[in-house]
Amino acid sequence: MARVLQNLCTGKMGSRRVLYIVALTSGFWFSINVLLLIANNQAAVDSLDSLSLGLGNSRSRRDSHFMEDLGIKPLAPANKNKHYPWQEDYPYNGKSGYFGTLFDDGNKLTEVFDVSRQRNKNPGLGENGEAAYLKTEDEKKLAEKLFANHSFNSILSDKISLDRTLPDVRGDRCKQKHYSYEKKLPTASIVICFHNEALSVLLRTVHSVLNRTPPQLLKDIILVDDSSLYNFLKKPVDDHVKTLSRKVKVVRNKRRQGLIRSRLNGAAVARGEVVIFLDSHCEATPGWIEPLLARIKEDRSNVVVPTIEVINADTLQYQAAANPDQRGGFGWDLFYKWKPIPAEEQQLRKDESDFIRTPAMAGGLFAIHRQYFYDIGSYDMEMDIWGGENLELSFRVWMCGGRLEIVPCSRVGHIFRKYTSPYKFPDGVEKTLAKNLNRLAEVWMDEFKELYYQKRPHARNMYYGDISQRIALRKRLKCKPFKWYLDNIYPDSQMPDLYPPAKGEIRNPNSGYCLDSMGIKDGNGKLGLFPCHGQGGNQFFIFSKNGEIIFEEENCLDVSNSSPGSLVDILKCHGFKGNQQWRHKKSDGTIVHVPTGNCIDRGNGENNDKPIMMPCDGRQSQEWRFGFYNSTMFPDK
Ligand SMILES: [Mn+2]
Repeated sequence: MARVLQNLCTGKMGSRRVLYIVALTSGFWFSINVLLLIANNQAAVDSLDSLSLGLGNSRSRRDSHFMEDLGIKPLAPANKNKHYPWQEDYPYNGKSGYFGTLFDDGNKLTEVFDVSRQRNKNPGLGENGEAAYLKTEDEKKLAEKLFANHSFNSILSDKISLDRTLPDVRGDRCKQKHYSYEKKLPTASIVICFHNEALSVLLRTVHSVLNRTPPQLLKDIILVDDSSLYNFLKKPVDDHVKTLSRKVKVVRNKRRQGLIRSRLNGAAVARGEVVIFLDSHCEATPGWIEPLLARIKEDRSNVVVPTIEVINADTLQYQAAANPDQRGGFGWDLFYKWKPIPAEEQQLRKDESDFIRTPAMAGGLFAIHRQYFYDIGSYDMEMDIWGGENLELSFRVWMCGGRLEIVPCSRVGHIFRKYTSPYKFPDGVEKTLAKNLNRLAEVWMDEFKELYYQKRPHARNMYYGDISQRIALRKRLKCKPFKWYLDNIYPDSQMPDLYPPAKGEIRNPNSGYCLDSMGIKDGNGKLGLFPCHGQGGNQFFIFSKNGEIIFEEENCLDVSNSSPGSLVDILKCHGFKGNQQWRHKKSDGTIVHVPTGNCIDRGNGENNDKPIMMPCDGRQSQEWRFGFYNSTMFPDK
């Protein structure tokens, strides 16, 4: 474990490798949820790095992606008389403060708004989003020492101008489209929650918004300090934002509230028609806000997510993505993951600038009509700190009549932390995550919550509090069943059979060892063995009706070699039986590979971290027991 962490810290390996390493700690699966979460972030790095444009030149104008044919209608228009929970107004006086020089510069507001060049008093390192490096050995040593505080290079960030310039990374089509947006767009409030954030990174987030948001569209920026411990995040922040604009307000939580309640505190102060939530380590690029607001103006039940790009944690380089060909989904552990856009969905798009319907969002950055946000129940206030709230809102938006979309023309950079989150979960990660995810499953997932509990068996009996208000909300909004969501919005969910012949761990009773995927997927390694830990995760398999042994919905055990001693591959399920077909006999516990007739054998000696294929001979190392059997398909004998 120490070795693993050390490797992660040195950061010399690719993020894909990090995923392996994290997955290899299968036995510690339960206790390193945070690392897994970060690995998911790294997966986002991967997917964004390797994006390529997979679009045909389909010019057909099919309106079905507006979902009229699915019977989704927006909620009633916002009640104009409803009193928004906002605070005292700070009218923009047009003279002093951040925007004072703007109009004097004669900027044409029809052009893409970006005053970073004019505001940039200390241009230098990292300009135009380029990679930057520390110069002296002392600086580098200090940076290394402090890296763990934030899990990105905060010392380097301190040396880069808060107003650094960024490239205009939108595609050509998006640049053209910019001039087609209506002049009168809804105003926006930007809500940025932070907890122990690096000061320069936080302020650069604010500066990038001020520098690249047309003033008439920016109502306010609300900074929510979730009870940070550092003094430099108190008065220095207050003093600094006073020099910027009266539009920037700071709200401070007296006690640690977590992301969810912090965002609600921020939204309560916001006065814009639209609320845009940003993480506290972002940079907005030219033209970022108009496409979000325009889409919400079309229909206030559109909830939109910008294309999130990578700001490198070591060099702070802005790493622009190609056109996105991924959207958001999740596995049955209820962790967000990137998924390819299904072909049918791609065909609905007019060109690469058209929005992408997405079943789920990562959660850090999105824009929502403020009144709509409250109308559909804002957030589940009983969820603690962080985790699960992104899917909760995603499910709720889709099931209760809204839409969730990625807007390719809006590009916002985000520092993906390198190996671990510096945040503390006061009640511990497992308890917090289980509570949040159980609430998510219990309120929204109907009978499919079983898939989640199968995946995280330890969560089944954990405390999740009172959900009656959220159930009542679901009734009041007349939300559709989760089955509808799976069928219509997330048909690529690779939903496993709810009632397969057998499932759970696959244990060799004599040794107490279980088959363990080691987190390996799709041809990147061999099936492993690990002491049974009873936590699901990498030791959770499904024996399907077709005789496949499935790991994580889409990966199958596969053997292509009939010689004794061969190892077992983990490959994408192809559904054609063949090398992926197995037979399990409950009487003797054998798992027979149908094409070769060999049995899975625990083996012994040098290969005992990996099971091998051997001729079946009834020895104890060939006896395997699934965690659960479906008694009609495997009657007890
Ligand atoms: Mn973040």
